Parts: sequence; C-alpha cells; structure tokens
Amino acid sequence: MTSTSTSAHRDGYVPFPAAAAAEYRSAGYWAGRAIGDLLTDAARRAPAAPAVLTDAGPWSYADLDAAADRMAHGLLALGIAPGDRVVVQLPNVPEFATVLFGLLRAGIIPVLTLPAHRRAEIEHLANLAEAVAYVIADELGDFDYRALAAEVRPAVPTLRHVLVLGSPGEFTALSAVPREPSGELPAVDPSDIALMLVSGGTTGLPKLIARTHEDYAYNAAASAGITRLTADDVYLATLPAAHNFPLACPGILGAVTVGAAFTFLTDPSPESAFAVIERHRVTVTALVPPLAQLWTAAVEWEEADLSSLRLLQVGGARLADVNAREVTPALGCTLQQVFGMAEGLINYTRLDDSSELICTTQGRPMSPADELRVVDENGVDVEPGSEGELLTRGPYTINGYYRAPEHNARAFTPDGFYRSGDLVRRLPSGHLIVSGRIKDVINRGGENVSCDELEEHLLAYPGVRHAAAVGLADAVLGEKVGVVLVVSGAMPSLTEIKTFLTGRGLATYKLPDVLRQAETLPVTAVGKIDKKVLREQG
Ligand code: OOB
Repeated sequence: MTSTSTSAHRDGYVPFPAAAAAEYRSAGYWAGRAIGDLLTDAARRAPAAPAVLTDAGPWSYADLDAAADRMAHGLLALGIAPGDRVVVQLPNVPEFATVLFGLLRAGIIPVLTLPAHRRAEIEHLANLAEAVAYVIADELGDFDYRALAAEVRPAVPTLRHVLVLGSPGEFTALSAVPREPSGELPAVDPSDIALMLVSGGTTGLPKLIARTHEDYAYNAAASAGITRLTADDVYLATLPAAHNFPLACPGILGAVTVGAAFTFLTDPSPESAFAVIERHRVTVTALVPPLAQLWTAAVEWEEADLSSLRLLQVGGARLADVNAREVTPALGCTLQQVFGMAEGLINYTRLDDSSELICTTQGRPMSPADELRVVDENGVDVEPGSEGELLTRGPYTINGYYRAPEHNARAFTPDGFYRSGDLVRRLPSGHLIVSGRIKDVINRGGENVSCDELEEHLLAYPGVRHAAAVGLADAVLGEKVGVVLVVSGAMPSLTEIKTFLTGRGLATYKLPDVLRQAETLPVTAVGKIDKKVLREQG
C-alpha cells in the first residue's frame, strides 16, 4: 500500500507501538482514511456546498477538491516526491487550504510553521526536516517573507524551491504550480506521517511533531463530535491556521470532516473579526485567552451582529476563572475551554457541562482511549484531586518528537507516556484544572510561587486587563517575584497591589517584589504571553 519512493522521511520518527496501533484500529478510533480523502468524501457528498468563504465569494467543496488535486499534481511535477518535507509558512488566507490539501493528497509532508516565525526557527526546522521546498506569502503587514527566504535558502542545503503566494520576486510563483490532473495520484498510506506541527515549547528551539493520517483524522473527527459540528456550521480560523487548535480541534480539518464551511482571518482584532463573523454568519471560532479577553471587552464599543456565534473555544494557556465567567454574558455564546497540545492530548469542557465546570476547569480528555496519570516529582501517582504533573498516551498522542532521541529519553517515560510538564488537578468527573507549568514557578528563596495562581489574583484587581508574573534574578533570594500589568485607567502602586493581595489571603512570600506597567504584553507566535521575553526585559 505504501507507495512512497523512499522511506527516508521515517528516519527519526517514533511510531505507535504495533499492539497499540492494532487496538486503535480494531476499536474504530483509527478509520484508515488519509486526510486528503476526507476532502474527496466531503466533495462527493455535497459538491456544491460551500467549503471556503472568501472575500470574492465561496469556493464549493467541488472547487476545493479540484484545486487540491491540481496543486498535488503540480507539486509532484516540480519533482517533489511523496515523503519529502515542505516548510509551509502562510498567513490565514484561503490558499492555505489549497496548499495543505495539495501536499497531503500528494503524500508530501507539510511542516507547518507560523507566520511569526523568523530566521532562527525556519532555518532550524527546515534543516531538521531536510525540507526540499518552502512556501511563503510575498508579504504580510510590513514583513517581506521573500527577504526571509533569501536569508534561509543558503543555510538549508536541501532546499530546492521557494514558492511564493503573490508576487514572487526572485522565486517561483505559487500560482504557476497547479497542473491539470494527468493520471492517478500516488496512494497514501494512512499510517504514514501526514504533517508536522511545531512544538509550542517555551524553552530551547522548537521541536517537530509528526502526526499520522489516521491519528490526526481521528483528532479532527472526534473534536467535531464533541463540538457538535455539522454541515450547517461556519468555522472561523482566527488563530494561525498552522497551529493544532484552529487546524484540527476541530478547526479546518474538523470542518472538512463534516462538510462545514470555513473561513480565514488575518487580523484577529475585534474590529475586523466581528465584521467577518457578521458577514459570514460564523458559528464557531477558537482563541487564546488574551484575545478572548479583548473580544469580551470590545462588545462595549464595537457594533456588530454576533448572533450567529454559538461556540467560542478558548485555550492554549490558562483562562482565568474571572475571564471565563465574562464570555457568555458578553458574546452570547457557549464557552468551551480547551487544554490541548500539539503533541496530542486534547481536553474539552463539554457543551452541556454546568457553567461552573465550564468556567473553572480546562475540560476532560477527548477520547475514551486517552490514558492520563497525575504524578509527583518521583513519578508516583498522587492522591486523587492532588496536584501533579500530567502524563499521557493515547490514540492521537505522539510517542516521540521527530529526530530528537536525546530529548525523547527525558520527555517520555519508558512505557511511552508523554511528560507534559503541566501541573494539573483531576476532579472526580475527570475534568482537569491546570494549576501551572513545572517551570512556570518562581523559586523565591526556596519558596515556590505559582505564576498562574498569582496572575489569577491580580486579574481580580479593578482595571487590570492582563497580568504576568515572572521570576527575576536576585542576588539574595535567587529569584524574586516580578509582575507586569496592563491596566485601563490608573496604574496601582506596589503597595496598593500588596495590600490587595494580602486582603485576598495570599501568603507574604508570594507578594510581588517588583511591579511594572506595560502597554501590551509580548506574545509568542500563536499569541500566548511570552514569559521568556518578559524575563529578559527584567
Ligand atoms: C496548544 O498547543 P501547544 O502545543 O501550542 O501548547 C501546549 C501547552 C500545554 O502543554 C499547556 O502548557 C498549555 O500549552 N496549554 C494550556 C491550555 N491549553 C494549552 N494551559 C492552560 N490551560 C489551557 N487551556 O496550546 C493547544 C493545542 C490544541 C488545542 C488547544 C491548545
């Protein structure tokens, strides 16, 4: 069945153990379809149904299906072979779907990088994957990706093609790639690597996460089930489409699985997002907490009809309970908290959970086959309800990072559980409360201060819009507690904050030593607050 001419792409890939794979297949989690086939199925079922909503009008499922086929044939005609890796760095535009499905159909492996990645990340990822091509847009905002490609190309010896959406400059126009289909596309083995995601890790260089067709198709289908996505839904990709959350939780791939329409947003500001929601009657979208806070506040001043929105998913970082409670009153839709990771495991609050569970937990595992352990620093399971590190394995969680054997020895247990680094508590219902990251703790003279806990208290202070706690180097204590606040109105003094936190019953050693105001907080490529940068800023 495997038709890839070489299997070099599997060097350094850590497969599912054979027994587990057999189990996931026989239990029906893995359906044996390649992701490219999901689009074929949707186009057969309802060819005229809208797939991608663009400014110029809708592309039907038949249109998208045909465009993906032409792209697949064109890519193969360039000499890119099944199993080859291609770095994709596109903004949230309709062509993202054509490129993604074109690559998947041809059995070529997209390495999905984010628009905010720059030379260090792209060079590293392209070399690690031995990429043969790099797909970019000409420019976005004031950034020229062709200039980035010109820097990257000489540093990546395997790179043969740079394909540019828009004006190509010295490179090849993406619009010149598609070819009319001539013959059959090569068969794609559903157990083979479909695509590579980039780890969201905040330490060291990003790692590659290889996901197979059958595991990722299951991720999308099960997510679509939990969010009750149907062909009547309109999904809006607000976060960068290359990220696991808008891509497959349920995201674009979930939409294709059920034949729903989807659309893209390049600017997630409330002004532009609300206009798109109104225009396309968007029903579901996904945000990171800082954006959710912004949208919730913006209903005060942005005039728009958001009545089509039925579900707002929020995840990627801890959504403070106070902010969670504001979502439904402000936006008039159900909130779903999503605690997921590119490595696999996704937890969702369910649509019919009590509002208490929805506002105070980060959900429970998507799949009955997800295995979770909550362990102490010695790897021993904690008492039910106690805090510990979350370990997991299951039908859509990787067994190792791609080409990273040394790191894998630490990041996975000998029996194949992924060590998430996340600190959680598990309720009797199975819902998890994320209480921090193993490393997102400030060690103040031997006392541990959880940044999440402190931030939650700070957000309760009137006028505080965003809060970040970081450990700052201190000659005496080792680390001291630094706090950065974004406020609307007057900035509180350090004394006022300390008095407030003491009033909320916080231990003295958790009180900030240093307080700083900022206009905005620095964010990572997907929009999470970037603690690394904050620490560097001091
Ligand atoms: C999502 O994926 P990544 O790979 O960018 O980041 C994963 C990490 C988790 O290990 C955890 O530390 C944090 O991000 N995280 C959360 C969270 N969701 C993710 N921490 C607290 N509360 C949450 N709700 O971020 C991701 C992937 C798929 C769906 C949603 C998010």
